[in-house]
Amino acid sequence: MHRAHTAFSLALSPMAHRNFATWLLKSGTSQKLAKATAAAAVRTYNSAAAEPFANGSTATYVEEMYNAWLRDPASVHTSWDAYFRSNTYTSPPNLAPVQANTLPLTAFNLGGGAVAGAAPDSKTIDDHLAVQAIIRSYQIRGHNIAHLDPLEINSPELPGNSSTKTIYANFSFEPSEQDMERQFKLPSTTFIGGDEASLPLKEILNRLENVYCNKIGVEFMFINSLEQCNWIRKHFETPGVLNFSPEEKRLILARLTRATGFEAFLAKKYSSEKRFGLEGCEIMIPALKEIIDVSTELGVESVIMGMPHRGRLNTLANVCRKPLNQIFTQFAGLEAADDGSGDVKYHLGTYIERLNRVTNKNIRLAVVANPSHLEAVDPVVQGKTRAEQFYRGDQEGKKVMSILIHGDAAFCGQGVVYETMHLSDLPDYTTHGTIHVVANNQIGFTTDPRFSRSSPYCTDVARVVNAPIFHVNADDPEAVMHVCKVAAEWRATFHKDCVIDLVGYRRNGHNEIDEPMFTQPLMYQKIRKHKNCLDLYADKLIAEGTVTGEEVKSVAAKYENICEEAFALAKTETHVKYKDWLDSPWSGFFEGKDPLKVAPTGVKEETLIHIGNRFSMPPPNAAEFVIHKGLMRVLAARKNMVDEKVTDWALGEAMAFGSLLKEGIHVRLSGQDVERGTFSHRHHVLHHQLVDKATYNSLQHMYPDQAPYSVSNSSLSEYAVLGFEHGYSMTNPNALVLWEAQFGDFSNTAQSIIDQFISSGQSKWVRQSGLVMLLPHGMEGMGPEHSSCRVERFLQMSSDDPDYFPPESDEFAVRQLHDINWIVANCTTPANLFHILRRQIALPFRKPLILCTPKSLLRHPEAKSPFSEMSEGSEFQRIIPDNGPAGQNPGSVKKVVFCSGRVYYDLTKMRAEKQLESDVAILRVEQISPFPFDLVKEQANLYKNAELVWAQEEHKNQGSWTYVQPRFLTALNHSRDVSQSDEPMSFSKTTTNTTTTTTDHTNNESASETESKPWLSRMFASNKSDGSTDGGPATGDFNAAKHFDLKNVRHDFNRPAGNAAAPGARISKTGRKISYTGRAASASTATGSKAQHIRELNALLNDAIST
Ligand SMILES: Cc1ncc(C[n+]2csc(CCOP(=O)(O)OP(=O)(O)O)c2C)c(N)n1
Ligand SMILES: [Mg+2]
Repeated sequence: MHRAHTAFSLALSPMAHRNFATWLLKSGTSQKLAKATAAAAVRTYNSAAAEPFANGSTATYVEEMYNAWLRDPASVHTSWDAYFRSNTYTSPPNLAPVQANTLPLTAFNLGGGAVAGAAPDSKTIDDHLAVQAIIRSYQIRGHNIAHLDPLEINSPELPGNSSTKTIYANFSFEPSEQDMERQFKLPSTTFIGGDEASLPLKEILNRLENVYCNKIGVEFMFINSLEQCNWIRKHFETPGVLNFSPEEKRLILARLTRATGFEAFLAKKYSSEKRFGLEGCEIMIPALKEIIDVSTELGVESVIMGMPHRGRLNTLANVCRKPLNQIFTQFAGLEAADDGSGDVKYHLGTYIERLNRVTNKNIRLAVVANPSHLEAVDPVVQGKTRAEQFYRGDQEGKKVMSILIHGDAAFCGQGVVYETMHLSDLPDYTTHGTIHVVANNQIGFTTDPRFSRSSPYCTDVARVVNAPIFHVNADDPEAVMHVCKVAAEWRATFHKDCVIDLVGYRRNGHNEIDEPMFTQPLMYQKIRKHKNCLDLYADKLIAEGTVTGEEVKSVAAKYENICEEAFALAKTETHVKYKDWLDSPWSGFFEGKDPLKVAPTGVKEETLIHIGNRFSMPPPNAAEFVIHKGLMRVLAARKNMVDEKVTDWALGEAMAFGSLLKEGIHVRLSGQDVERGTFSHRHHVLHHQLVDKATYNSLQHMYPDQAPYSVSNSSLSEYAVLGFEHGYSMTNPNALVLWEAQFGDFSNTAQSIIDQFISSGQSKWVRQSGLVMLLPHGMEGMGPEHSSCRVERFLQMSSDDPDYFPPESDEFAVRQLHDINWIVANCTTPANLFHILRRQIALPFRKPLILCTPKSLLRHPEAKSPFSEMSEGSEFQRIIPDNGPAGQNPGSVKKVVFCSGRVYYDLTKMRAEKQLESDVAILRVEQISPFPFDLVKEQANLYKNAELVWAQEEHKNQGSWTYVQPRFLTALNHSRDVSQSDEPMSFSKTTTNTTTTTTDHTNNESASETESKPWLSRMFASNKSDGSTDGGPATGDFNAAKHFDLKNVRHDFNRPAGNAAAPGARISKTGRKISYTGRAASASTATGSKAQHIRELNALLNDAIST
């Protein structure tokens, strides 16, 4: 096993070294002793191991002395006696109570000249200190030489290629036979004695060797809590902890048989299919089952798991007990019977409720669907777990827990692991302990650990949160089961993370088709000769008489039969159903709902007044609760607004939250500094100026029977926190979950979550989410950073077809929302913010909302809304029309400026300065995606004679332009000429509004017939030179050679999209077009200096407004 860049050296301080020297450093080469001292050795790369002996965590040694001195001052060396008498030493507050079995040193016949009952001589004391040092060294460093690697591959960087040799080189000593027989008093920091207070040295070394240097390597002495360290010592050191009953052994064997049999069965039936098998680490399946069994026994009812590709199918089959036929069907390449583009089989999630046969308790198991992006699922699982704990009122995580499974390379390589770990103890993000299982096959694709990490172990990241790490040889099933049991008990006791490092190997290549000998020839020569874990364990159990060879065979045959039956059943299936693979079913949410009916979002005025008043009130005990004077002014200003029945941004947001809370909708807002708000506008949490941690959150006190409101400043991570909130939002549709970026541009560090989960979760995994991303956005002369949330990137991922005008009907808006993957909006009024947030819940389905939010508008005097725009009868406005002189007399308007976001206020100001209110209309596109084709058409028709422009402050290659341009054209012309080979944006079946024919798009002709054909086949099949079409080959039968005829390929396929002015542009029926005004294209998001910004802004405003 690779424990990278290891070099052993003596770790003891000079003082400790002297203690060793006086007694231990004698000649000889006893294997046992050499190993014992190995535990005192340390790798220079291990920070904990490099601690000076009497410092930090080694202080327990001094405590031991102190305890002894308290009981009997004469029992310690005179120098210690003098030291303790001087009162310089203070015992730590968490000093462990002295163990029941500890006795004063004087009680022992210590040999070496000491007489029982008499004060021991200094040699005796030194000898005892040396033994204590050895015990401690085993505890700290035993894992360095434990037999963790089933392949026994030593790191080539170890001098002499063997840790033992290295140790021999550094220490040549051996106590005499007589010394080995001497009794030594055991300190309170070891449990190896069981009921014994002292043991002969020989036995001490034996036991330590077994506990710390055998098949388990425990890394825990870096943990700051003495209580936790003692707990771990007890669970590994107590004699007999590794004894298993015959029944337990048979259960392990049966589980291992299934895990191994499953992979073998797949290998037999689908030999050329990738499945990312678990061979070499099959023990992971019994390991997970053991964790679940013990946790269930301890009260857990629901386990949420996140895992990568490796062993995923096996986990679904043998841990979750997902019906085998459903798994086998995934190999058949069948069409889906339901919505969703689907995903490869080793990414799909699942959710199962079943009886745990071992504990006889019901349990829910979910495996969260995960993308290929390794570890990206970690925070999602944590968010989902937290949400489930929240909805169950499980405040301590006793009922719901998460298990995260990792690959060794990914665990140390992916930064999101660290980011997720750092959520583990935060009050609003903790899941009260996660068990991490690393399927450590000592390789990542084709890369050896020595080239993929700089830390000794792949698990070192866990040390940052004081998580104990249990390394274990995956070829020793009983050692693995013990470690799993301890991990589950640890989690139930301390509610903190821990890690199980299952050190195995990978029997095949990265997948079953890969050739591993290309890159790891020596490792694979060893693997080829290595017996699998099941055979090794079966041999052991047969040899010790626990099972017979016949029994072993019959268990295997029985499981193979089960597989065969399921295989036969799978063959009868004609379709796969993605709904079978949902990880977060929302039972009852969709049933009985009209999928196109949106509940009203306006609320009674009295509700607005009530919320407004509460939100502007200091705490009820205001006299005692000292609020900052500046905040008193903020509250007073809020109160004024309520009295005047207007709202600013913060109040509008609070109205949305408050009214949803009133309706029983849980609201959770999370992100960096969200409590106050980055721009100091929100102030949801008021802080007592004189009392630490005394806070008041008025939104939690709106109504006595309201839903809970949670607002929490997060750790400074976008990737993990956004993933977490996405996971949270998956759990319950009746909650408004919002994540706010500090500035919109920071969201790109969470790009994997955006790309792999938020934009595509529904089409891949039939999973909906109503998550809101609040992204501060606006070019305000603050330089290239902090300006843009890169709205163009979100828009590029929107799945509405630029060339398709959906059929107009009363349900136009909701149908569009239903069909799209997410909503992108940039609101300019608090009222619209209020409505769009409430609409997230009013919709009969859930869609993520990407909301550009303002900065300067938070305090802009015009960016206010009257209550009337939020009260009953009002609703979200996808486009805000011009209600001024231009709007009242549209026929004489010369120019219509369409825009989105805060630039609207600059445009109106410029228009007023130029006194063009009657000549220029300014329209705000508030919902950018799905594009409001119907309203754009309506407004354009209203201003029949006007020139149309799109004005944006973002650069031309950024902002909304590239998204809106082709859609404007479709809306304006309400028709288009289109070649038959044009394709819809998305091939997901959720995009039911696609069309591919030459017909006018105003009719609602479904493309159901052509939709199911591969787009390439349609493209080539439809364009024969003689003008005929052959309809294309049947799905799945596409023959590129037959159809790939260059003569038939349309050469203008990559033409500039939809710009009527550009050469090759589409011919429109009406000929109306829209042109661009704004900044030129740029590589950067904003201009660097304020002066340049103002110059550019003025130019664009002039350009936009001039007629
Ligand atoms: C973020 C990310 N980068 C790269 C990959 C490509 N990739 C897939 S598996 C793999 C190796 C993973 O090694 P390890 O974590 O040890 O898991 P193993 O396959 O060995 O079980 C890589 C690099 C990926 N899936 N995700
Ligand atoms: Mg690996």
